[in-house]
Amino acid sequence: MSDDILNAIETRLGLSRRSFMQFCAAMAATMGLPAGAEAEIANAIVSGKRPPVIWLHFLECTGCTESMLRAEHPALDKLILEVISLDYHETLFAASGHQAEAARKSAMAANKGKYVLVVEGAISTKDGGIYCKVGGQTSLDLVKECAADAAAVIAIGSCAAWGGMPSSAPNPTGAVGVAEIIKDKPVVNIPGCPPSPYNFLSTVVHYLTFGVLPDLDDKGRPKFAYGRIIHENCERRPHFDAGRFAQEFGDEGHRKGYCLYKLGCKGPETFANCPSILFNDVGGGSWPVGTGHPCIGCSEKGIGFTKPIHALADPLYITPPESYPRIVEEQGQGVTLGSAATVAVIGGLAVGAGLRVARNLGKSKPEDTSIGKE
Ligand code: FSX
Ligand code: SF4
Ligand code: F3S
Repeated sequence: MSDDILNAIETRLGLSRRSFMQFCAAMAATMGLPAGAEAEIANAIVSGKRPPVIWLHFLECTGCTESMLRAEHPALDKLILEVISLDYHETLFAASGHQAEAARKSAMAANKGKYVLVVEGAISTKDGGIYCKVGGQTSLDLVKECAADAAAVIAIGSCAAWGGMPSSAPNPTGAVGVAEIIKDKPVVNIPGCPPSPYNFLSTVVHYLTFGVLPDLDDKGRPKFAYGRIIHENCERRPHFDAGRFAQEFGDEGHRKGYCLYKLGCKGPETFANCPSILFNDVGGGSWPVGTGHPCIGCSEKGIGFTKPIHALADPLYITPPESYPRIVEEQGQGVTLGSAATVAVIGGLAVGAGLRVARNLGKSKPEDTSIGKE
Protein backbone atom coordinates (compact mmCIF):
# COMPACT_ATOMS: atom_id res chain seq x y z
CA MET A 1 0.00 0.00 0.00
CA SER A 2 1.44 3.36 -1.00
CA ASP A 3 2.63 5.95 1.49
CA ASP A 4 0.15 8.45 0.07
CA ILE A 5 -2.81 6.24 0.88
CA LEU A 6 -1.52 5.45 4.35
CA ASN A 7 -0.87 9.15 4.98
CA ALA A 8 -4.40 9.96 3.84
CA ILE A 9 -5.78 7.36 6.26
CA GLU A 10 -3.70 8.78 9.07
CA THR A 11 -5.08 12.26 8.44
CA ARG A 12 -8.68 11.25 7.78
CA LEU A 13 -9.19 8.65 10.51
CA GLY A 14 -6.75 9.89 13.08
CA LEU A 15 -5.54 6.29 13.07
CA SER A 16 -1.88 5.40 12.89
CA ARG A 17 -0.82 3.30 9.89
CA ARG A 18 0.01 0.56 12.31
CA SER A 19 -3.47 0.57 13.89
CA PHE A 20 -5.15 0.62 10.49
CA MET A 21 -3.10 -2.28 9.16
CA GLN A 22 -3.66 -4.16 12.43
CA PHE A 23 -7.41 -3.73 11.96
CA CYS A 24 -7.24 -5.02 8.38
CA ALA A 25 -5.04 -7.94 9.42
CA ALA A 26 -7.42 -8.77 12.30
CA MET A 27 -10.39 -8.82 9.91
CA ALA A 28 -8.50 -11.04 7.46
CA ALA A 29 -7.42 -13.39 10.26
CA THR A 30 -10.96 -13.58 11.68
CA MET A 31 -12.24 -14.70 8.29
CA GLY A 32 -9.32 -17.09 7.76
CA LEU A 33 -8.36 -15.38 4.50
CA PRO A 34 -5.03 -16.10 2.82
CA ALA A 35 -1.99 -13.86 3.14
CA GLY A 36 -2.37 -10.63 1.20
CA ALA A 37 -6.10 -10.30 1.91
CA GLU A 38 -5.42 -7.52 4.39
CA ALA A 39 -4.19 -5.36 1.49
CA GLU A 40 -7.45 -5.96 -0.40
CA ILE A 41 -9.44 -5.12 2.73
CA ALA A 42 -7.37 -1.95 3.23
CA ASN A 43 -7.97 -0.93 -0.40
CA ALA A 44 -11.71 -1.52 -0.08
CA ILE A 45 -11.91 0.60 3.06
CA VAL A 46 -9.77 3.33 1.54
CA SER A 47 -11.96 3.36 -1.58
CA GLY A 48 -14.65 4.96 0.58
CA LYS A 49 -17.46 2.70 -0.76
CA ARG A 50 -19.27 2.60 2.54
CA PRO A 51 -22.34 0.35 2.40
CA PRO A 52 -25.38 2.16 3.81
CA VAL A 53 -26.71 0.34 6.89
CA ILE A 54 -30.21 0.51 8.35
CA TRP A 55 -30.13 -1.00 11.85
CA LEU A 56 -33.42 -2.02 13.51
CA HIS A 57 -34.01 -2.88 17.18
CA PHE A 58 -36.82 -5.19 18.25
CA LEU A 59 -37.23 -7.63 21.19
CA GLU A 60 -33.77 -7.59 22.81
CA CYS A 61 -31.56 -5.90 25.37
CA THR A 62 -29.32 -3.80 23.07
CA GLY A 63 -26.35 -5.90 24.15
CA CYS A 64 -25.37 -6.41 20.50
CA THR A 65 -24.95 -2.68 20.04
CA GLU A 66 -23.16 -2.48 23.38
CA SER A 67 -20.81 -5.20 22.22
CA MET A 68 -20.13 -3.22 19.01
CA LEU A 69 -19.34 -0.17 21.10
CA ARG A 70 -16.59 -2.16 22.80
CA ALA A 71 -14.84 -2.85 19.48
CA GLU A 72 -11.57 -1.04 19.68
CA HIS A 73 -9.65 -1.67 16.44
CA PRO A 74 -10.63 0.98 15.45
CA ALA A 75 -13.27 2.45 17.73
CA LEU A 76 -16.87 2.54 16.57
CA ASP A 77 -16.81 6.18 15.49
CA LYS A 78 -14.10 5.30 12.95
CA LEU A 79 -16.08 2.29 11.79
CA ILE A 80 -19.20 4.34 11.29
CA LEU A 81 -17.28 6.88 9.30
CA GLU A 82 -15.08 4.62 7.24
CA VAL A 83 -16.41 1.07 7.02
CA ILE A 84 -20.17 1.51 7.01
CA SER A 85 -22.52 4.43 6.66
CA LEU A 86 -24.87 3.99 9.60
CA ASP A 87 -27.94 5.78 8.27
CA TYR A 88 -30.45 4.65 10.88
CA HIS A 89 -29.82 3.26 14.37
CA GLU A 90 -32.29 4.03 17.13
CA THR A 91 -29.78 3.84 19.99
CA LEU A 92 -27.05 5.92 18.38
CA PHE A 93 -29.23 8.31 16.41
CA ALA A 94 -29.32 11.97 17.44
CA ALA A 95 -32.79 12.28 15.87
CA SER A 96 -35.91 10.84 17.51
CA GLY A 97 -39.64 10.38 16.88
CA HIS A 98 -41.02 11.36 13.46
CA GLN A 99 -37.68 12.86 12.46
CA ALA A 100 -35.93 9.51 12.96
CA GLU A 101 -38.59 7.55 11.05
CA ALA A 102 -38.42 10.08 8.20
CA ALA A 103 -34.63 9.66 8.11
CA ARG A 104 -35.04 5.88 7.81
CA LYS A 105 -37.49 6.18 4.94
CA SER A 106 -35.37 8.68 3.04
CA ALA A 107 -32.18 6.60 3.55
CA MET A 108 -34.01 3.53 2.23
CA ALA A 109 -35.38 5.41 -0.79
CA ALA A 110 -31.98 6.93 -1.61
CA ASN A 111 -30.24 3.54 -1.42
CA LYS A 112 -32.89 1.24 -2.82
CA GLY A 113 -31.41 -2.22 -3.41
CA LYS A 114 -28.03 -1.14 -2.01
CA TYR A 115 -28.34 -0.91 1.75
CA VAL A 116 -27.54 -3.59 4.30
CA LEU A 117 -30.36 -4.23 6.74
CA VAL A 118 -29.15 -5.20 10.19
CA VAL A 119 -31.76 -6.52 12.59
CA GLU A 120 -31.05 -6.72 16.32
CA GLY A 121 -33.75 -8.47 18.33
CA ALA A 122 -36.52 -10.99 17.74
CA ILE A 123 -39.77 -10.29 15.94
CA SER A 124 -43.08 -10.62 17.74
CA THR A 125 -45.61 -12.63 15.73
CA LYS A 126 -48.37 -13.36 18.26
CA ASP A 127 -51.65 -11.43 17.98
CA GLY A 128 -50.54 -9.71 14.81
CA GLY A 129 -47.18 -8.76 16.31
CA ILE A 130 -48.60 -6.11 18.68
CA TYR A 131 -46.03 -6.85 21.41
CA CYS A 132 -43.26 -4.95 19.66
CA LYS A 133 -43.86 -1.61 17.95
CA VAL A 134 -41.55 1.18 16.81
CA GLY A 135 -43.03 4.46 15.63
CA GLY A 136 -46.49 2.85 15.64
CA GLN A 137 -45.46 -0.01 13.32
CA THR A 138 -45.08 -3.61 14.45
CA SER A 139 -41.69 -5.30 14.19
CA LEU A 140 -43.38 -7.75 11.81
CA ASP A 141 -44.33 -4.95 9.37
CA LEU A 142 -41.06 -3.07 9.81
CA VAL A 143 -38.82 -6.02 9.05
CA LYS A 144 -40.79 -6.85 5.90
CA GLU A 145 -40.79 -3.22 4.75
CA CYS A 146 -37.07 -2.70 5.36
CA ALA A 147 -35.98 -6.08 3.95
CA ALA A 148 -37.89 -5.59 0.69
CA ASP A 149 -35.26 -3.31 -0.87
CA ALA A 150 -32.19 -4.42 1.09
CA ALA A 151 -29.14 -5.79 -0.72
CA ALA A 152 -28.39 -8.05 2.22
CA VAL A 153 -29.95 -8.84 5.59
CA ILE A 154 -27.86 -9.51 8.67
CA ALA A 155 -29.52 -10.82 11.84
CA ILE A 156 -27.17 -9.80 14.65
CA GLY A 157 -27.46 -11.65 17.96
CA SER A 158 -29.30 -14.82 18.90
CA CYS A 159 -32.62 -12.96 19.26
CA ALA A 160 -32.62 -11.92 15.61
CA ALA A 161 -30.96 -15.15 14.43
CA TRP A 162 -33.40 -17.63 15.98
CA GLY A 163 -35.50 -15.93 18.66
CA GLY A 164 -32.94 -16.11 21.47
CA MET A 165 -33.88 -15.19 25.01
CA PRO A 166 -37.26 -13.53 24.15
CA SER A 167 -38.36 -16.82 22.55
CA SER A 168 -37.73 -18.86 25.73
CA ALA A 169 -40.68 -21.00 26.77
CA PRO A 170 -43.51 -20.09 27.04
CA ASN A 171 -42.62 -17.40 24.46
CA PRO A 172 -45.53 -15.10 25.30
CA THR A 173 -44.94 -12.71 22.38
CA GLY A 174 -44.43 -15.39 19.70
CA ALA A 175 -40.83 -14.18 19.23
CA VAL A 176 -39.02 -15.57 16.16
CA GLY A 177 -35.84 -14.88 14.22
CA VAL A 178 -35.64 -12.84 11.00
CA ALA A 179 -35.23 -15.88 8.73
CA GLU A 180 -38.67 -17.12 9.76
CA ILE A 181 -40.20 -13.96 8.31
CA ILE A 182 -37.90 -13.05 5.41
CA LYS A 183 -37.88 -15.98 3.00
CA ASP A 184 -37.08 -14.38 -0.34
CA LYS A 185 -33.44 -13.47 0.33
CA PRO A 186 -30.62 -14.94 2.35
CA VAL A 187 -30.35 -13.83 5.94
CA VAL A 188 -26.88 -13.94 7.48
CA ASN A 189 -27.15 -15.06 11.09
CA ILE A 190 -24.56 -13.85 13.59
CA PRO A 191 -25.83 -15.49 16.78
CA GLY A 192 -24.47 -14.93 20.27
CA CYS A 193 -25.91 -13.05 23.21
CA PRO A 194 -24.19 -10.82 22.41
CA PRO A 195 -22.10 -11.93 19.44
CA SER A 196 -18.52 -10.89 18.90
CA PRO A 197 -18.45 -7.50 17.18
CA TYR A 198 -15.63 -8.83 14.98
CA ASN A 199 -17.85 -11.52 13.51
CA PHE A 200 -20.26 -8.79 12.46
CA LEU A 201 -17.59 -6.38 11.25
CA SER A 202 -15.76 -9.12 9.35
CA THR A 203 -18.99 -10.04 7.57
CA VAL A 204 -19.55 -6.42 6.52
CA VAL A 205 -15.90 -5.99 5.54
CA HIS A 206 -16.08 -9.19 3.45
CA TYR A 207 -19.11 -7.79 1.64
CA LEU A 208 -17.37 -4.46 1.15
CA THR A 209 -14.12 -6.01 -0.09
CA PHE A 210 -15.36 -8.85 -2.30
CA GLY A 211 -18.91 -7.73 -3.11
CA VAL A 212 -20.38 -10.98 -1.78
CA LEU A 213 -21.31 -12.31 1.62
CA PRO A 214 -19.00 -14.86 3.27
CA ASP A 215 -19.75 -18.60 2.99
CA LEU A 216 -22.59 -19.61 5.26
CA ASP A 217 -23.44 -22.91 6.94
CA ASP A 218 -26.86 -24.57 6.83
CA LYS A 219 -28.05 -22.31 9.65
CA GLY A 220 -27.05 -19.15 7.77
CA ARG A 221 -23.98 -18.52 9.94
CA PRO A 222 -20.62 -17.40 8.48
CA LYS A 223 -18.48 -20.51 8.40
CA PHE A 224 -15.37 -18.56 9.40
CA ALA A 225 -16.92 -17.84 12.80
CA TYR A 226 -19.21 -20.80 13.49
CA GLY A 227 -17.36 -23.67 11.83
CA ARG A 228 -16.04 -25.21 15.04
CA ILE A 229 -17.38 -26.08 18.45
CA ILE A 230 -16.10 -24.06 21.40
CA HIS A 231 -14.75 -27.18 23.07
CA GLU A 232 -12.17 -27.57 20.25
CA ASN A 233 -10.41 -24.34 21.14
CA CYS A 234 -11.06 -24.02 24.86
CA GLU A 235 -8.04 -23.36 27.09
CA ARG A 236 -9.54 -25.76 29.70
CA ARG A 237 -9.65 -28.62 27.20
CA PRO A 238 -6.52 -30.35 28.54
CA HIS A 239 -8.31 -30.62 31.91
CA PHE A 240 -11.33 -32.19 30.21
CA ASP A 241 -9.09 -34.67 28.44
CA ALA A 242 -7.29 -35.50 31.67
CA GLY A 243 -10.56 -35.92 33.60
CA ARG A 244 -10.08 -32.89 35.86
CA PHE A 245 -13.40 -31.14 36.49
CA ALA A 246 -14.77 -28.42 38.75
CA GLN A 247 -17.58 -30.18 40.62
CA GLU A 248 -19.09 -27.10 42.24
CA PHE A 249 -18.67 -23.36 41.88
CA GLY A 250 -15.85 -22.24 44.16
CA ASP A 251 -14.45 -25.72 44.88
CA GLU A 252 -10.78 -26.51 44.52
CA GLY A 253 -11.13 -27.63 40.90
CA HIS A 254 -12.96 -24.43 40.02
CA ARG A 255 -10.28 -22.33 41.68
CA LYS A 256 -7.59 -24.25 39.83
CA GLY A 257 -9.20 -23.55 36.46
CA TYR A 258 -10.36 -27.12 35.73
CA CYS A 259 -12.90 -27.95 33.04
CA LEU A 260 -16.45 -26.66 33.63
CA TYR A 261 -18.24 -29.56 31.91
CA LYS A 262 -19.84 -30.80 35.12
CA LEU A 263 -21.12 -27.31 35.89
CA GLY A 264 -23.11 -27.47 32.66
CA CYS A 265 -20.66 -26.04 30.12
CA LYS A 266 -22.23 -26.28 26.65
CA GLY A 267 -18.92 -25.76 24.83
CA PRO A 268 -18.98 -29.36 23.50
CA GLU A 269 -22.23 -28.70 21.60
CA THR A 270 -21.98 -25.02 20.69
CA PHE A 271 -20.54 -23.62 17.49
CA ALA A 272 -18.75 -20.28 17.95
CA ASN A 273 -15.26 -18.77 17.97
CA CYS A 274 -15.52 -17.13 21.44
CA PRO A 275 -12.33 -18.75 22.84
CA SER A 276 -10.24 -17.56 19.91
CA ILE A 277 -11.69 -14.12 19.32
CA LEU A 278 -12.60 -13.09 22.89
CA PHE A 279 -14.65 -10.10 24.06
CA ASN A 280 -13.79 -6.78 25.73
CA ASP A 281 -10.73 -5.47 23.96
CA VAL A 282 -10.46 -2.68 26.47
CA GLY A 283 -9.91 -5.07 29.35
CA GLY A 284 -7.42 -7.19 27.42
CA GLY A 285 -9.93 -9.77 26.18
CA SER A 286 -11.88 -12.48 27.96
CA TRP A 287 -14.80 -14.85 27.45
CA PRO A 288 -17.33 -16.66 29.68
CA VAL A 289 -15.32 -19.85 30.27
CA GLY A 290 -12.16 -17.77 30.74
CA THR A 291 -13.80 -16.04 33.71
CA GLY A 292 -14.93 -19.33 35.30
CA HIS A 293 -18.51 -19.47 34.03
CA PRO A 294 -19.66 -22.40 31.93
CA CYS A 295 -20.67 -21.56 28.37
CA ILE A 296 -24.48 -21.53 28.29
CA GLY A 297 -24.55 -22.06 24.52
CA CYS A 298 -25.99 -18.59 24.02
CA SER A 299 -25.30 -18.72 20.28
CA GLU A 300 -26.77 -22.16 19.61
CA LYS A 301 -30.44 -22.68 18.77
CA GLY A 302 -31.93 -25.43 20.92
CA ILE A 303 -29.18 -25.04 23.56
CA GLY A 304 -29.01 -21.44 24.81
CA PHE A 305 -32.10 -20.31 26.75
CA THR A 306 -33.59 -23.76 26.13
CA LYS A 307 -31.45 -26.41 27.80
CA PRO A 308 -31.10 -25.78 31.57
CA ILE A 309 -27.77 -24.23 32.53
CA HIS A 310 -26.93 -27.12 34.90
CA ALA A 311 -27.72 -29.83 32.30
CA LEU A 312 -24.71 -31.66 30.88
CA ALA A 313 -23.75 -31.09 27.25
CA ASP A 314 -23.87 -33.92 24.73
CA PRO A 315 -20.40 -33.73 23.13
CA LEU A 316 -20.81 -33.53 19.35
CA TYR A 317 -17.45 -34.70 18.13
CA ILE A 318 -14.95 -37.19 19.37
CA THR A 319 -11.99 -35.53 17.72
CA PRO A 320 -8.82 -34.19 19.26
CA PRO A 321 -8.07 -30.47 19.13
CA GLU A 322 -5.69 -29.40 16.37
CA SER A 323 -3.30 -27.96 18.92
CA TYR A 324 -2.39 -31.44 20.16
CA PRO A 325 0.91 -32.92 18.96
CA ARG A 326 1.06 -35.58 16.26
CA ILE A 327 1.31 -39.23 17.22
CA VAL A 328 4.96 -40.16 16.91
CA GLU A 329 6.07 -43.72 17.48
CA GLU A 330 9.64 -43.57 18.68
CA GLN A 331 11.67 -46.71 18.36
CA GLY A 332 11.52 -48.90 21.43
CA GLN A 333 9.26 -46.55 23.37
CA GLY A 334 5.79 -47.62 22.31
CA VAL A 335 3.29 -44.88 22.96
CA THR A 336 4.75 -41.39 23.34
CA LEU A 337 3.35 -38.48 25.32
CA GLY A 338 1.91 -37.06 22.12
CA SER A 339 -0.05 -40.20 21.32
CA ALA A 340 -1.10 -40.57 24.96
CA ALA A 341 -2.66 -37.13 24.80
CA THR A 342 -4.49 -37.99 21.60
CA VAL A 343 -5.80 -41.28 22.96
CA ALA A 344 -6.89 -39.35 26.05
CA VAL A 345 -8.97 -37.06 23.90
CA ILE A 346 -10.62 -39.83 21.94
CA GLY A 347 -11.29 -41.95 25.02
CA GLY A 348 -12.10 -38.96 27.21
CA LEU A 349 -14.90 -37.68 25.06
CA ALA A 350 -16.53 -41.06 24.92
CA VAL A 351 -16.66 -42.02 28.56
CA GLY A 352 -14.31 -40.21 30.86
CA ALA A 353 -10.79 -39.38 30.01
CA GLY A 354 -8.75 -40.10 33.12
CA LEU A 355 -9.95 -43.62 33.77
CA ARG A 356 -10.08 -44.82 30.20
CA VAL A 357 -6.60 -43.58 29.37
CA ALA A 358 -5.17 -45.10 32.48
CA ARG A 359 -6.71 -48.45 31.53
CA ASN A 360 -5.67 -48.29 27.90
CA LEU A 361 -2.12 -47.35 28.61
CA GLY A 362 -1.72 -49.61 31.61
CA LYS A 363 -0.76 -46.74 33.88
CA SER A 364 -1.80 -46.22 37.48
CA LYS A 365 -5.39 -45.14 38.07
CA PRO A 366 -5.73 -41.36 38.45
CA GLU A 367 -8.14 -39.63 40.80
CA ASP A 368 -11.67 -40.56 39.70
CA THR A 369 -13.08 -37.29 38.43
CA SER A 370 -14.36 -38.66 35.13
CA ILE A 371 -17.55 -37.45 33.46
CA GLY A 372 -19.38 -40.64 34.27
CA LYS A 373 -18.93 -40.23 38.02
CA GLU A 374 -21.40 -37.90 39.71
FE1 FSX B 1 -29.19 -8.60 23.92
FE2 FSX B 1 -28.87 -8.30 21.14
FE3 FSX B 1 -28.69 -10.99 23.60
FE4 FSX B 1 -30.45 -10.48 21.97
O1 FSX B 1 -27.75 -9.37 21.68
S1 FSX B 1 -27.15 -9.47 24.16
S2 FSX B 1 -30.73 -10.19 24.26
S3 FSX B 1 -28.80 -11.78 21.47
O2 FSX B 1 -30.39 -9.15 20.52
O3 FSX B 1 -29.15 -7.18 22.50
FE1 SF4 C 1 -13.90 -25.87 27.92
FE2 SF4 C 1 -16.41 -26.32 28.49
FE3 SF4 C 1 -15.11 -28.01 26.91
FE4 SF4 C 1 -14.56 -27.90 29.51
S1 SF4 C 1 -16.50 -28.58 28.59
S2 SF4 C 1 -13.08 -27.95 27.84
S3 SF4 C 1 -14.82 -25.72 29.97
S4 SF4 C 1 -15.58 -25.89 26.46
FE1 F3S D 1 -22.13 -17.55 24.49
FE2 F3S D 1 -20.84 -19.69 25.18
FE3 F3S D 1 -19.68 -17.87 23.66
S1 F3S D 1 -22.23 -18.56 26.47
S2 F3S D 1 -20.56 -15.98 24.40
S3 F3S D 1 -21.42 -19.12 23.11
S4 F3S D 1 -18.73 -19.01 25.32
